[in-house]
Amino acid sequence: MSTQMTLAIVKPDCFAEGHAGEVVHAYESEGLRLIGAMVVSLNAEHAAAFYAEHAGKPFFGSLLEYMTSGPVLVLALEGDDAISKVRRINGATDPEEAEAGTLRDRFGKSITNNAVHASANGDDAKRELAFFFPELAR
Ligand code: 3AN
Repeated sequence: MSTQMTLAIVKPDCFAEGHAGEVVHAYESEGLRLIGAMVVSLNAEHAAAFYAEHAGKPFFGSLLEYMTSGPVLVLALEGDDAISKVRRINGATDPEEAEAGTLRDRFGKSITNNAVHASANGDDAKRELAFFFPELAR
């Protein structure tokens, strides 16, 4: 096991519906520490830069529209195997396939409106942390 940092986002509808505290609790109760948090309203340029790897995919437009539809809570988390742990707590990308009890099972509505984001791997975590929390990038 290694100590890692990762980035998670409580997406606009999940945040607007008041689930931010439950999301943070889900991470903290699995031993992850919160080392950064901020509420941000992404504009189209920011959202496109953050999701650059998906540019050109059929769902890119709806992803940007969704992610700019309201404020999000961006979280930096640290802990043992934080990257895979947060992804396990979030559940499968498509809420219909998400394991029972995961955040996407509890709060996700569709593959686009899927409640939460988490960095996919070490390289993504580094890039995404630098994007929102440059002071944590190392
Ligand atoms: P994850 O967030 O589980 O790592 P990614 O990185 O493959 O998933 O996709 C990023 C975001 O793009 C997803 N959270 C979801 O909102 C959206 N997305 C991914 N695949 C699709 C798809 N096939 N149709 C619609 N939206 C998608």
